[in-house]
This record gives sequence, structure tokens and C-alpha cells, in this order.
Amino acid sequence: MDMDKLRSVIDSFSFDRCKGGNQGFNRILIQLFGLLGHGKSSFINTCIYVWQDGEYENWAKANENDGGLTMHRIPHKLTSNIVLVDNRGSGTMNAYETGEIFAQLGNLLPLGEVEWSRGFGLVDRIVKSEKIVKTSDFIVPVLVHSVKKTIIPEEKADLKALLHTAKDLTGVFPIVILTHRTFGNLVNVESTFKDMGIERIFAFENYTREDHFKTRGRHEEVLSFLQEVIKDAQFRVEHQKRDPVKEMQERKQFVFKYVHERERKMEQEHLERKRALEQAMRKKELQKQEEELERERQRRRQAQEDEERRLREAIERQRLVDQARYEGELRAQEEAIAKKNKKRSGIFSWGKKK
Ligand SMILES: Nc1nc2c(ncn2[C@@H]2O[C@H](COP(=O)(O)OP(=O)(O)OP(=O)(O)O)[C@@H](O)[C@H]2O)c(=O)[nH]1
Ligand SMILES: [Mg+2]
Repeated sequence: MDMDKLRSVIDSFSFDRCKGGNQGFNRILIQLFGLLGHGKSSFINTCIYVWQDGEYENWAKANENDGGLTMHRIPHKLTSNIVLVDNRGSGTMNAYETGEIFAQLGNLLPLGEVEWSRGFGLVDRIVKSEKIVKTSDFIVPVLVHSVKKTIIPEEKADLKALLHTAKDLTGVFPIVILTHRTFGNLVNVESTFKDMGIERIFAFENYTREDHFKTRGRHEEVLSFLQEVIKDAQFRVEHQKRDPVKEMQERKQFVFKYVHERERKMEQEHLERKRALEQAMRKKELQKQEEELERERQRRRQAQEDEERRLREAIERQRLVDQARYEGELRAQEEAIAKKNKKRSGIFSWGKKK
């Protein structure tokens, strides 16, 4: 399809023209999500730039430096029936951040500033938003991922889980947008996402402040992406009985359950950590007691050895004293005998002279 035809298909899209009518939907909400600084806002700029085909502007306030910036959920109206939503990116895939992503994706929070909360704060915010959020928005989840960032094996499982939960939550398999397409191994990243079950992947070099030289390739890719979004929404509405109010309710239940499970898990982990810490402390205390006992045993052994040595030395000293005395007495006896013998032999010699 040439570009003009594509534009006219996108521009004229309306749920009212779906076979079986709009089933309660009136606009497509393209919900962008993903990690911080992967190019969500730049992708919105790219879409608006291509759609308006005028001068480049930083409509979505993409970060001018390399990093993350968006703190608000800002809707950008592309056509009367298609809205792009720039969501706040998450820093990690941990349970708090994914909870917030699901609430954003499920359109359970009002558009505007995004606060992130711990504990059951998210549930409170969803309940407070009930009257503001629209059930008539058809959500198409779109994950934005930069080719620059290699997906390490531990991240792969988290990312896959996130994509599948996004599908369960919205009823639509997320489309993946790869940004910075010339800055990394595109083939590898594409095949990683295909392995995760993703059917539609678009790779872009986003139009940015530095590089917004219009190219046919980029323009066509953006229009094809929008056409794909429309086809998906149409397919879902035409091939399935829909009830937007009930679906919103189900999304809410899903996120409540997720938050509840998360809190329960956190509490359990906290208790396990506490138990492990107490166990470690008890073990350390026992070890200390054992060491003290061992030191006491050694002290006693040493004292006993010292006592035995002292006794042996005393016996030895006594033996030497006894021996010396005995030898002294012996010597005295011998001297006495010798003296006696000398005397006797003197008597005998005096008798002979006579
Ligand atoms: N070369 C190039 N730069 C890009 C591309 N996409 C985004 N950038 C740059 O990357 C930086 C971050 O892009 P953003 O669009 O602000 O990222 P983000 O996902 O909106 O960030 P958060 O709002 O924090 O989640 C900016 O400096 C962009 O100019 C791309 O495809 N190619
Ligand atoms: Mg942003």
C-alpha cells in the first residue's frame, strides 16, 4: 500500500466501522511501556513527526541527554480515534515497578502525573481513579526496547513474563518497537523477542532532535506500525464479543490480585529473612557458647597438666633430697667404717713392734 493510502486508512479508522459495531469502544490507546530511556518519548515524536509531516518538535519531551525523563502519563492525540500514551518508564523489572506498569497499561490510572507507591498505595490510587478513567479506550500495549541494551539471560525471563502478563491484562499481544536499530545486534534482539512469542516487531532509528532528516523507510515503517495497530484492534473487536466495562473491571481485579500477591510474597520474604537472621544469630550465639566451653575445657586441661607437672617436680625434688641424704648417710657410714678399720690396724701394728 502506498503512503497516501496508508494515511487515509489510519485517518479514517473508527470502531463504528467494525463489523458488528463499536462494542463500546471509541478510540485506540497505544500504551507505550518499557525500561527507562529506551526511546518511548522519541518514538512518540517519531510518530507525530511522520503523521504531521511538518517540522520536527520535541512534542513528547524526549530526554535531550542520554537517559530517562518522562514522569507523566501524557496522551498525544494522533487522529480523532488514535491516541499515543507516553508512560513513565521503569528502572527495573521488580514487583513494584511492574505493578505500576500493569496499572498504567490497564488504563486504571488517570492520565497525568504518575506517582509510584509501595504497599497497597497503588490499589488506593486505582480505586480513587475509578470515575476518571474511560472504559471506552481500546488498549494496544507496545513495548519499546533499545537495541543498544543487550538482554542478559536473567532479564529475558522477566521481560517475557512482563510481555505475557501485558497480553493477559489487555487481551492483546504487545507489539515490540526496537529503537536505536543501528546501534547493536538487531538480528539477535529480534530473535530474542521472537523466542518470547512476539509476532510483530518494528525496528526504528527514531527521528530525534539531532537526526530528523526525513527518510521514506522510516516514514513507511511508522505508517505500517499504525496500520498494524488498527488491524489488531479491529480483529479483536470483530472476532470476539467485548464488554469494555466488564473488561475494565477484570483488569482492575487482575492488578488488585497482583498487588495482593506481591504484598503477601514481600511479607513472606520479610518473615523468611527475619527468621534466617534470627537463626544466624542463634547459631552465632551457640558457636560463641561452644567456643567458651572449649576455652574452659582447655583451661581445665592446662590446670590439670600444670598440677601434674608440679607434683612430678615435687616428687623428683623429694627423690633428689632423699637420694642426697641417703648418699650422705652412706658416705658417713663408709667413713666411720674406714675410721674404725684404720684404728684397728693401728693397734695391730703397735703389738708387732713390741
Ligand atoms: N540514535 C538514536 N537515539 C535515540 C533513539 N531513540 C531514542 N534516542 C535517544 O535516547 C535518549 C532517551 O530517549 P527517550 O525517548 O527520552 O527515552 P524514554 O524511553 O522516553 O525515557 P523515559 O521517559 O525516562 O522512560 C534521548 O537522548 C533520545 O534522543 C533512536 O532510535 N536512535
Ligand atoms: Mg520518556
